[in-house]
Amino acid sequence: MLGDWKQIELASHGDDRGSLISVEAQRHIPFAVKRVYYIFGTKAGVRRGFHAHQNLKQLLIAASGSCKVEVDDGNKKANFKLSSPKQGLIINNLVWREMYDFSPDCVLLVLASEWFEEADYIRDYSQFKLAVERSR
Ligand code: T46
Repeated sequence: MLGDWKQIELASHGDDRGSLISVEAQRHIPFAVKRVYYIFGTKAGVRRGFHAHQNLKQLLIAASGSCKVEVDDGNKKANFKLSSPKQGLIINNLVWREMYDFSPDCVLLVLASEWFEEADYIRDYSQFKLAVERSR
């Protein structure tokens, strides 16, 4: 059973040509991937996110560069630095997230369990807290 969030370590297949990492749905991550997007060119000092999702589950990987992620389940918070393509952070639904401290070369790759749907976003923190209470 997936908790609110989970760090995973991905195997890197390296040889004298360089490195390759694969991510397999249902094997490395506990959901089927319906969508992939990536965030890049983030300006200095920018903080993104500020929302939770009703249903969406995601895996975040800094494929290049680094960034930090703050996750919040309504009761506790944790901060992670993603600084290697071998590190992944799985974020379950009903978790508030903020991404910050992007390096100029950061490419934040996201594998998502659902197609893009604005109605799935909870962008108001007090609504997020209510949704967490209702889910208990
Ligand atoms: C999340 C964090 C980690 C689309 O049209 N399709 C998409 O698949 C996505 C993800 C976004 N958009 C549009 C919606 C906005 O007009 O792209 C614009 C920027 O999205 P947003 O402001 O939501 O970006 P972030 O960085 O705040 O959040 C994104 C994801 O939206 C979110 O699900 O968990 O990255």
